[in-house]
Amino acid sequence: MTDFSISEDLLQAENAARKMALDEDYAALTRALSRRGIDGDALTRSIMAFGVAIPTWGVGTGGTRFARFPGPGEPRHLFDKLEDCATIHHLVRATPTVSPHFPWDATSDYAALREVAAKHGLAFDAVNSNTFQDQPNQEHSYKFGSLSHVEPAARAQAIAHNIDCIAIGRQLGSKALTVWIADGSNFAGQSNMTLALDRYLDSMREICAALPADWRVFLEHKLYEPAFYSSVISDWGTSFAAAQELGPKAQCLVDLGHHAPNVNIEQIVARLVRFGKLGGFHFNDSKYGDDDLDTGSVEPFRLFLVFNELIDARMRGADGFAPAYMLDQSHNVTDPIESLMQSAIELQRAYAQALIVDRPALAEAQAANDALGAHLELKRAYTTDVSPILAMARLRAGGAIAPIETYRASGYRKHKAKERPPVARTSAGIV
Ligand code: LRH
Ligand code: MN
Repeated sequence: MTDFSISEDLLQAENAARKMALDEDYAALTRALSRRGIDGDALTRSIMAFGVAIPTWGVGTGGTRFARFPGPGEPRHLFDKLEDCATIHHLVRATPTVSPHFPWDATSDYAALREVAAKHGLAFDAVNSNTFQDQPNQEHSYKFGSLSHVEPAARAQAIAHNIDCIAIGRQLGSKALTVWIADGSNFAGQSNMTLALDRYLDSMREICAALPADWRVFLEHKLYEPAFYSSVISDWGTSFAAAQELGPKAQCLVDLGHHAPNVNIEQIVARLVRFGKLGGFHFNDSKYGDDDLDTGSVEPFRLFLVFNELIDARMRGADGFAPAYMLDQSHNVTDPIESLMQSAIELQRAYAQALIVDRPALAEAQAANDALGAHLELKRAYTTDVSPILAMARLRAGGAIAPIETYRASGYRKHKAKERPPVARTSAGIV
């Protein structure tokens, strides 16, 4: 029995039932946009070209340190995860790449894995290393750090792991390595914060030296957790200075949940673009800490403001501007496939809204210190309901007008619950 997948027939039937309403809404929106001098079809083509990577660790149910409540039909291994990623891309047509995490996604044959992914119409984005957990029979523990550990042997082990991830990534066709370390301290005095950074930089130099010519390494900063007094790479400033010191292949990755409350993340993005060090994003949303909630579910205006800076940069032709877009979320109470589909759509929405900002009018208002006028130019774009254009982009790209409704109508999860016997796994933890 072949594994269940959503049929074209069901997709066509679901689309057919919604096509007339979409055509009406689309016509009305493109008429309204053309009055603003905006070509709706061109905007739809831009949305069709937008892509974000799915994190493999996001397709299974996530959890916290307290507990994880697996759902039915959980992916058992990377091949199940790829099947779910393919289902997401089939319906939203905006997630053509997958970002794997090692050793969580370790397998015996990476060339075969690449082929399986290609059969699903998927490719691999940045690979993520993991020196924040100890693996069975690991010689040196990462309890007190990894790339910045006081013991050279522990650092060497962490460096070797990152170099292994590069080797795996090369077989998968990836072009970047994301390095997030949990290194830090819980007590004042526990760590010499300067020497810790120096040890990190020495380790990263060895990792950078192992990068192929056309690769980048993304440094992911995080204010706190699991370290609760100091984190070695705690903020964009440290990450930027480290990337400067490490050379052109080193860039900064902005995980939206890794900042103190109320930090102006869109300004951090603008700064990293200005200095040519914006490597990419881990998109998610948060209300308090690194909550890893669904993108656009808490602060959609902030997400729009981030894309407003990205479009401004692109329009200005900023040097070396090629940010990698990836999701990084933990789906503790929803069907991960539904959350990832909706999150990709919220990214497309912020992108579309940023593309319809009247930039000459904005620049004019800024030059005239017309504070409200300038703000209202952004609000005008943000309050434009671009949903018909997002749906038309999906339809024209062979996807679903209504992905979540179509997914639910397919009974995909029920089928997977039958195909994938539940796997007993430890309860707590994010994966
Ligand atoms: C750290 C982080 C990092 C991943 C992990 C799953 O909080 O954002 O990007 O490696 O989550
Ligand atoms: Mn992240």
